[in-house]
Amino acid sequence: MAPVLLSVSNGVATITLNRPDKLNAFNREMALLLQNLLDQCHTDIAIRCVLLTGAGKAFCAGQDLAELVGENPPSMQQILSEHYNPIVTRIRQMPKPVVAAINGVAAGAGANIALCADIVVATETASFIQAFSKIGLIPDSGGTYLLPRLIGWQKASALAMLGDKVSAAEAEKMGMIYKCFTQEDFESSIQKMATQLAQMPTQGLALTKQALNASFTNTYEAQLALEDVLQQQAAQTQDYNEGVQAFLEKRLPTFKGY
Ligand code: T3D
Repeated sequence: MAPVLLSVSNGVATITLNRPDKLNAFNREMALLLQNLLDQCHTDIAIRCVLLTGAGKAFCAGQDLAELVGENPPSMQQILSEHYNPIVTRIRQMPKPVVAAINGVAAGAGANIALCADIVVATETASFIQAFSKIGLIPDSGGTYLLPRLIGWQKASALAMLGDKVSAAEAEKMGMIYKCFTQEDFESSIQKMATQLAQMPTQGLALTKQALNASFTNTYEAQLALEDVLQQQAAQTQDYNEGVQAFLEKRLPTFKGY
């Protein structure tokens, strides 16, 4: 079986990290394949939402530590610049929503790849661990950037240094993720959310993502100027016309994604 799987249905691309016996830990082959599949999702206009999840009991245990002591191990420089940085960059630049559906433990790079998705949801038995400090590393894959912005500097600092396990319910409470679902509701809830997103005005969502990406570093004035530019682009889409028409005609809109 390939270490990452892709299936597409009703505009939703499901990407499944697939090394369940290794808790879906990343080796080089898996990291490069994930990049390739994210590129396919980026360019395929039939795909209007990407759902990222894990096979088996874990979401992802981060770097495969066994690979580092195997034959021809990738260098640290390769691991970040060729594996994880291109993955999180592709997720942030994906012109459609990416939902991370966290089905189990998300540790190390696995946690931070999860957290860079547009919407992160988890089942109640999932957990998040900034495992890096336990092996003498620093949080990577954007963790030092995203965590303080998601949960505040103090909590980010404590989790990065202590490497404590955060349950899905705690993660929801502290604003690290959007929602925690019961195990019973998890599958149906993520499918419902992904299907809903795939039927929404995709261009508008992509422009929203662009604006949110910029908001971390922009001044208020610069962000207002960016909203002005992006809103004009949104207003030129057919989906904007359809949305307004449908509202005025008191019917449900049919969005095509452009
Ligand atoms: O050089 C660099 O590393 C640069 C890259 C940095 C990016 C990173 O992601 S660094 C962080 C790497 N990840 C970790 O340190 C996490 C290590 N794993 C764990 O702490 C625990 O496994 C978990 C908390 C994730 C889950 O615990 P638990 O008790 O549910 O499962 P387990 O029994 O520890 O693991 C089950 C199996 O998966 C086990 O194999 P076995 O004994 O059944 O053959 C275990 O060795 C394997 N496994 C889990 N994580 C990894 C792994 N194998 C390789 N690499 C892993 N990361």
